[in-house]
Amino acid sequence: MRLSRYFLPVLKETPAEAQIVSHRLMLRAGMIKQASAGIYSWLPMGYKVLSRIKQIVDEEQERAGHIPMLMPTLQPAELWQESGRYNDYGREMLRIEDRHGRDMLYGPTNEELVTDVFRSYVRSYKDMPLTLYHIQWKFRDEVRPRFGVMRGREFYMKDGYTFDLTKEAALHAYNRHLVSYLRTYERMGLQAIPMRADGGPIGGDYTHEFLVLAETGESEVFYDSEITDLRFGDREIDYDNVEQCEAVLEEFTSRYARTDETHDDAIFAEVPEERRRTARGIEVGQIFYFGTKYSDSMNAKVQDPEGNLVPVHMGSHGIGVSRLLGAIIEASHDDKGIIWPEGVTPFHCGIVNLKQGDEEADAACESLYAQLKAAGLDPLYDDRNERAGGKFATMDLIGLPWRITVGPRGLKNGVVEVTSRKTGGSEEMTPEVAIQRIVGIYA
Ligand code: P5A
Repeated sequence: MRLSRYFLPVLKETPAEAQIVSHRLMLRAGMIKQASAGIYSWLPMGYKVLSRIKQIVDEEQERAGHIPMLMPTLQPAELWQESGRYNDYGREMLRIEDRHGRDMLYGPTNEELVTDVFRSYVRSYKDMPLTLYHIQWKFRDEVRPRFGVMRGREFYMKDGYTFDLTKEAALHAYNRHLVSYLRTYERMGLQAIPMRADGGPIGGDYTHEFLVLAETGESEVFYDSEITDLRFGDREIDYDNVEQCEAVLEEFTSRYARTDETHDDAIFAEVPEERRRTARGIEVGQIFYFGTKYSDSMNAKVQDPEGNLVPVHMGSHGIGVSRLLGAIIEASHDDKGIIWPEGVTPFHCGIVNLKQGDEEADAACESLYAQLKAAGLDPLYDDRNERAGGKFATMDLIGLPWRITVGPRGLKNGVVEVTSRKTGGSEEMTPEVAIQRIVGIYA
C-alpha cells in the first residue's frame, strides 16, 4: 500500500476522552472512530489488524478440529424464553421489536441459537463429538462502556460450542480449547494466563478466564508468580489425544491463579509468600463447561449406544477478538506509539523515502516495494511529500515492526537502513539484503 493513497487519519493531539493508552493510540493511529458510546467504526488500519487477529483465531480453531459457521446477530426472543435467560439477562440485552410486534434481540452470546441448530439435526451419539464456532458481532448494553474496544457495547467475539455425549468427553473438549487458546494468544505475542473464574450469566461452575496482566486491566487477579514462567511454545500437540490435552491443562492450571470472584485467601496463603502476587488483568477469553444446563431446558437430546435418549453435555468457549487489539497495545507500546508483534501487524514493514522526488531515492523505494510485494509481503510505502521527521513519527505511532529508510546519502554507498520498532536498533545493508532480512523474518 502507498500511504499517499491509503486512508490513515492519524491525529496529532491526544484525544481527551481516552483514559488508557490503548484507546488513545487506537484513536491517534486512525484505527477506530466512535459512532456512539461503546460502538466503533473500524477504519482501514484497525480493520486490517482485526482481520489478522480473526485469521489467527480461525487457523487455531480449525487446527483443533473445530468447525466454522456463521449465526446471525439478531435472534428471536422465544429461544431465550425457552432457556429461561430472556428475563435473567436483564438490561444488558438489547431488545428489539420488529414490524410484526415480534420480540427480537441483538445476541450477547449464542448458546440458545446453537443449541437450536444442534437439536434440529443431531439425533445420535454417532454424530458427536461436535464443536461449532463462529466469529460474529455481539451486543451487550454495558452500564459503563469504556476504554475503547476493551469494554464495548458492540464487540467481535469468537464463540465456540461443544456437544458431547458424556461429561468426560465434554471435559476433553474443554481441555482442547484451553490448549488451542494458549497457542492462539502466544501467536499474537501475548501471555494470557488461565485463571479459575466465575460462570456469571453463562452458567456452569467449571470455568477459566484467560488474563493478560496489565495495570489498566479491569479484573483483579491473584496468582503464584511461577505461572508467569510457563510458555506453550511451538510444541506439537495431538488435539484428539485426551492425556496430552489434560497434561497441558494440569501444567497451566495447577498453580494458584484466580480472579477476585473465586479468590480464596486461605488457599492463597499456602503459596510461598515471595511468590504471591496481586495484580490487574485484561480478560481476553473464557471457557465454560456447563453440563446439561441448555440441553435440559431446551430439550436437546440424542440417542446413546444403548438406545436411551439423553441430554448432551455442553460447553462454550469465547475469545474477545476486538478486545484483543486493546490488550495487545496495552502490552506492547512505548511513548512514541504502538509496537505491533509480527504476528498481527497491519503491514509487514514500512518503507520511508527521505527525499520524495529524488530520482534515485524514488526508484530504490519503488524497487523495494515491488520486490517485497512479489515475495508475498504487504509493505506500507510512505511516498508522501513530507519531511523525514513527520514520516518517522507516523511510522513510530502506527508501530510496524520493521522500517526500511531510503535516502540519497545512503544510496550513494549502496545501502538502506533497516530499523526495528521494538529495539530502535538500526543497521545499514544493501537493498537486496534488506529484502532477504524482512522476508526471512516472516517466513
Ligand atoms: C463463551 C462463548 C461468553 O459469552 N458464551 C459464548 C461465552 N463468554 S464471555 O466471557 O462473556 O465473553 C467472551 C469474551 O468476550 C470478551 N468480551 C468483551 N469484549 C469487549 N467488550 C465487551 N463488552 C465484552 N464482553 C466480553 C471477553 O474477552 C470475554 O472473555
